[in-house]
Amino acid sequence: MQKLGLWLAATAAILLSASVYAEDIRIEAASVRATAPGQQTAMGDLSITSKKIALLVGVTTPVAQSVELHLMSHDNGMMKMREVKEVPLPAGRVVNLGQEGYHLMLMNLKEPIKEGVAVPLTLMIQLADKRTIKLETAATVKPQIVIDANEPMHHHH
Ligand SMILES: [Cu+2]
Repeated sequence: MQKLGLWLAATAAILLSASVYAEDIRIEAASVRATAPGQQTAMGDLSITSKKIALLVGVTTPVAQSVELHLMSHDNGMMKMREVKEVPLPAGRVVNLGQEGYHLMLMNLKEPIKEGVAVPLTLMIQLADKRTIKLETAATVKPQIVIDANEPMHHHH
């Protein structure tokens, strides 16, 4: 526990300094859901605020083979999700992926996601001038979503 605390403090310090030079982009409240044994994917969420218009164009993590950006939609009363290539970040507005109908989908997990262990995420953000920058954050792990057969899988609504 002591070790984790120190590591989180160090990450916070890096983030703080990153937000100064990284084109005024702030990342907050990154989280990933814990997974059950054998589960191959995990959902994640976070908030991004960019002072200037930008795009979230990708995410990577060492714990999964890839991370997709997913958008939820209703289709004949069914919740569906599809992959999108980018999430728009309007200037100066807090964009919470979950609230906008998006989530991160960690694909082909290399290890189970456990509560109490932070998950490193690297965000790729394309700026208005087409440069792509990388920002690091550490996602906290939230309890896994219990899937009830009588309820939709996602509980955004
Ligand atoms: Cu998804």
